[in-house]
Amino acid sequence: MDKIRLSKKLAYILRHNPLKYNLVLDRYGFAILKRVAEALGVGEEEIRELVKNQEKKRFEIKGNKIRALYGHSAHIEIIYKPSSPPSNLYHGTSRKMVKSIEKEGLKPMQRKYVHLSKNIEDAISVGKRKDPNPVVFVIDAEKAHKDGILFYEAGPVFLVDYLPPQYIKEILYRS
Ligand code: HQG
Repeated sequence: MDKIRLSKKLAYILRHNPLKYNLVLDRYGFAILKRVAEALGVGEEEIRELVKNQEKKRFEIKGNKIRALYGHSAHIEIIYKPSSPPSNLYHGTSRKMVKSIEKEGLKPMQRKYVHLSKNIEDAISVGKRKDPNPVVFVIDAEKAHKDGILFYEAGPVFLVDYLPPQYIKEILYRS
């Protein structure tokens, strides 16, 4: 199967809808790799190759199990261990969202968590999915963490349940 298609299918199953393929996730989000391969009609090796070579670390294989590291739907419960964030984190999004985010903070919307990037470049790519000229929110992660907000590191991103607006340090617009 074409790599992009396989990656999208894996993301769909492991982040959003395992039941559609009669699969279940354990509480850490893992499914049995063999079952996932069978469900998609591909070889286990093909999935292992994709995960080994992924540019953005979306999936993780441990032994005979595979999981999506982030991006899960709101109805999927996953246990992460909290970790300390760097002083700043970034969130790229569409210009249209700015007012609402300034007022309400960052909400997880359809997903389980708010996703924060580790650098501005990543945040710009995330934002570009929504807007050719995205904005980047600079987040005072250090202060939020000190104030008791839990951060979870998941592959290339940090996750939080919700980020109140007082932790927005700055909004960067591209000129
Ligand atoms: C916005 C992809 C209005 C938020 C990406 C975002 C990422 C608000 C949208 C990962 C809001 C949700 C996640 C508020 C948040 N008012 N809008 N109060 N609070 N929003 O797609 O972070 O390539 O669910 O700004 O690259 O864009 O699939 O989240 O625009 O890493 O691996 O609500 O998914 O990864 O959008 O993306 P999303 P996201 P993959």
